[in-house]
Amino acid sequence: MQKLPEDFVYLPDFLDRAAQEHLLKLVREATAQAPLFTPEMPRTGKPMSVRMTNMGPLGWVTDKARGYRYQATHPTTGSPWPSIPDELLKMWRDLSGFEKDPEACLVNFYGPEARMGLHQDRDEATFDAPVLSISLGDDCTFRIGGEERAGPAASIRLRSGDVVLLAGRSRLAFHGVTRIYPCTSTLLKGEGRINLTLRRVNP
Ligand code: MD3
Ligand code: FE
Repeated sequence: MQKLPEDFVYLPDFLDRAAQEHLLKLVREATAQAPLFTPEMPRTGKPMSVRMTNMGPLGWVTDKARGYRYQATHPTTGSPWPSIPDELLKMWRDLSGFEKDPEACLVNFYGPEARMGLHQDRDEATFDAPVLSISLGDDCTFRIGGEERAGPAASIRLRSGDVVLLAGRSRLAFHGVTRIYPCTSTLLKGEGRINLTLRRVNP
């Protein structure tokens, strides 16, 4: 039996179609200003298959020379990231249980072949705040284990409109995206999946 971590809050179908369409429009507006970039693995420079951008005062980036980090500007345009829309701030305030607002909204775009390997999110200066994740577009298989890489893991299928809150013990769980199911959603014009994660970076 697969066991989900403690404090992992799964809210399937949290956003209705109209809310998903509205969020997608806001993401499109953000990517017009802050285009998707291709992150590189630290040291090797190997490109990741997921493309990314951010909204908020800080954004998560990675490249060969400087590795994983948060910074205030887009890695290729040098401009500040667009702000986090009020609709997303409201979701954070309603769901996170954390007193301070998020500083980063990472936007991950997955084409049909994109994956995200098993990892922990440890680039934030505090792990007290939860991470709030919103899925849009095609379904994926999301894998989540415990605080040790080799431990048992559970798989769940995330669909467009699903929301996941990673709080408490689940905040440092190993997790990844093992596959995308192309053409399982009609939200995006083409195939693909978008994941938004709202994060607090500083305590
Ligand atoms: C569990 N994103 O951006 S979202 C990431 O679907 C990331 O794009 C995946 O992992 C995606 O770092 C998964 C769900 C998620 C996000 C953050 C977590 C799960 C998490 C942080 C800790 C534990
Ligand atoms: Fe992650």
